[in-house]
This record gives sequence, structure tokens and C-alpha cells, in this order.
Amino acid sequence: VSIGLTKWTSDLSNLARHESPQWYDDAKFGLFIHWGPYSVPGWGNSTPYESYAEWFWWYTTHREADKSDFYNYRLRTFGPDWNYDDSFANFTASNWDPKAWVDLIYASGAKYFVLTTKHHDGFALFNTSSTTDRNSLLYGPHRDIVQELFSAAEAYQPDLRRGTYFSLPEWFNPDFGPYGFAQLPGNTSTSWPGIIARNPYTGRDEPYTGRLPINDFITDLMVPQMEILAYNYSTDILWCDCGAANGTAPFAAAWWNHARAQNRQVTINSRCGLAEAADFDTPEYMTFSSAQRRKWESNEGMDPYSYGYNRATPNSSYMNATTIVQDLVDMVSKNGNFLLDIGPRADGSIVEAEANNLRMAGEWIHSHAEAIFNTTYWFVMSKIADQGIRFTQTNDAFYILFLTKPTCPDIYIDAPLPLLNGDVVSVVGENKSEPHITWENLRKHNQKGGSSSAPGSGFRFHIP
Ligand code: FUL
Repeated sequence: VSIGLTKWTSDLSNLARHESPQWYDDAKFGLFIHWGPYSVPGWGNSTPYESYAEWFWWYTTHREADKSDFYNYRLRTFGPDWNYDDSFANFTASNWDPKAWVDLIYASGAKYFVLTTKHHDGFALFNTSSTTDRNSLLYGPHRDIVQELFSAAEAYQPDLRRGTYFSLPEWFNPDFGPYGFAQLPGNTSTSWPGIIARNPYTGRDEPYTGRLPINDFITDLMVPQMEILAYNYSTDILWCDCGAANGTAPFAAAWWNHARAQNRQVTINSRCGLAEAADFDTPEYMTFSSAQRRKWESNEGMDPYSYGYNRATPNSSYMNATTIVQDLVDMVSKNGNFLLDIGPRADGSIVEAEANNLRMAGEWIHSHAEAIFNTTYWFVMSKIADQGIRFTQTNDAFYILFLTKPTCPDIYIDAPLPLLNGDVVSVVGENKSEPHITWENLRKHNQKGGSSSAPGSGFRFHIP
């Protein structure tokens, strides 16, 4: 029998048959990196409000949204004549060592990374010369950031999967009229499109550096840039943002046909405009309380409320290693991946608290890899998922993960064990004193030794 594969077409019901590949499901843990000109002001306040620092331009031009007092920070730091694009010159990457980033990604235990290749400010970290000059090759670092990071990953950690965050809209692009943020619900501005260029505080028009004339934002800029990431940079994950009007469906069909011809499997997130046809959902600064049949990936900053670098954040506020491990375990047990974000400084250095906590979490993750990676969730218990106990499984092992050290050595789980020939493995976690993780090493017991179960009944488990 010869069975042929039909080509992907841009029909949404056809695209919906595409799913996240096995490698993505197995990878579980990724590092998200938000880096761009917004890393220069690098500020999002801390108390009483904190806001995404990568939204610096937005908050300094939208008074009604500016709860964190961005504008006054901008005024006292840069003065009244400063424009957002003035930050390009100080986005230097002067201490940026792509290999050091790759080393840290690997040390954290992550199996993939997703770099902001263009955030809402429209500044690209890759070569966009056919569509706009607003990029890191011509301004700021004068380097092809995406290419350098991807090459370093390929050279030093070839198993790391490489992903690209790509914001569909551009906040203050005058060419972007009909689809802009200004038309989102809740924005009461009637001065469209003037608000895009004119700063309502200063009354001056802000420049939009590097704009080339185009006719249609979607067909002449957005889609061509997605194609550049797909074909010139061979991204594994296209991680779009904002779900604005788009031309994603025909793009995705062509990209997937191309990838298939190359024997590659690539994936696309839920914010590219494909609705249910996307491969995975992307809850932001939130998680699910139970397992989801549909693949999902939670993303959040190590900063309590920012993806981009926020100099107002105290070291002690960054997510600590224990929380990283607990969140990862929790998400994996519910069919989720964890995309954890860092915000490097404008010179390419990484906040020490972020790097340290990632390395510490990575020690645990590396030494307990078998209970995390290449596992699937156990739907039965993940619906209950409570009391600090989580479950994962492979073909030959069943893992019981304790988010904290159990207070009682005998545990009864009132659900039948999955049919299994291999090991039952307990992974005991203990958080004695921050910032040190003191989780014990894996301890294996075969079913006879450590637990008992009978079909249809629960099972008893003794922690030695
Ligand atoms: C959001 C963006 O607006 C944030 O700045 C950040 O990039 C996050 C991952 O997605 O929609």
C-alpha cells in the first residue's frame, strides 16, 4: 500500500490538522528572551504598580494607561526632547556574548529558546532590509542578533530548538493604520492616526526611524518578515504576538510544506491569527488548575510583571529556583510547557539574580530530567492535582513528584495506577532555605518494593 501525504492548504480546517510536533511536547522547558531598544530605558516601576517594561513607548504616550508613572520617569531621566528612537544609539550589545547566552540556556535545563525578533516597537533584531531599515544591522548594535544567537546555538548546543517571537503589529508605524492598537477596544482615542506619531504629552511628532515606503502592511511587510524568519533563519517555532489582522494562513501552509520537504517539523503558536488551527495555546502570567487536552505553554517573566529588563525590580523579586522547578513540574503534569522569560540589559548582560536562579533550577532539572522530559501527563490525577503531588509517565516508568517534602511517609492515592511494567519513581522535593534547592536525588523503587496497587483500586506509596 502506498499512502501519500497531501499538501497543506491555507484552509483553516486543513491547517487545524497540524499539531505541535513530538519534539516540542517532549521539550517542556524553554527560555524566552525579551531584548530590544526598550532595554535601554529598561524601566517598568516596581511599587505600587509594575508594568511591562517593553511597553515603554506605549505607556509614555498613553496617559490613561500609564498607572506606573512611566512618563515622569521618562521626563526626569531623559528630558522633554527625548524620543523613543533615541534609545537605538544606546542599545549597544557591547557586552553581548551569544555563546554565554547559549551556555546559560543549556545550564537552566531549557530545551529551546524564543527570542524577540521584533516587538511592538517595530525594531527588528534580524535582517529586514527588503521591508524596513528599522533593524539591529543598521541601528544600535549593528549586528544580526538573530543570526548570531542561532549560529551560537547551532555550534555549541545543536540540540536546542530555536524560536522567534514576532509581533504582528507595530505600534506607531504610520503605515499600519487600519490594524493598529489604537483600534483595540478600550482605546478611546479619536485622533487616529495622529496618535501614532504624535506624543500627546509633548505635542511633537516622534520619528519612526527606518521606515521604507510600502503599500500594504500585511503583504509588503508582515508576511515577508515572517518568511524571512521561516526560510532565511530556519526558525523552529514561530511565536507570534497580538493576533492582529494578518496573512498567516497561506504563509503557514507554504512553510509547513517546505518544512515537510526538508524533513523538519516546525510549530506555530496561538497568536499568529490561526485561531483553533494553531498548534498550542499561550496563557500569559497564568497557569491551568488541571490538565488540558490541547497542548499549551505558559509564558511569564522571572520578573514579577515584566518581560523586558526592569531596573526597578529588586534582586529578591525575581522568580527563585524552587518556584521555577515547582512551576515546571506543575505545568508538565498538566500537558503544559513552560516558557520562562529573562530581560537582558541593553549591553547584552543578564541580570545576575536571573542567571543565578536559572542555574540553580537547572541543577535540579538536569538531575531529574527523566521525570520531566519526554514524559506525558496522567490525566486521571491531573484533574485533581492537589496537595502538592504531581504525576508524569513514560512507557516504562510512572513518576510521583512532590512539590514540597511530604510531611507523612505513607501516601494513599485513591486512583488506579496506569498499567505499567516498569518502575514507580518518586521524586521528593524539599525547600529548606532559599535560595538553595535541596531536593533529594531520584529514588527508584520497583512496584513491588515501594508501592502496591490492585486493578480498580487506589495504591499505597511509602517514601523511604
Ligand atoms: C504580550 C506582549 O504585549 C508583551 O509585551 C510580551 O511580549 C508578552 C509575551 O506578550 O502580549
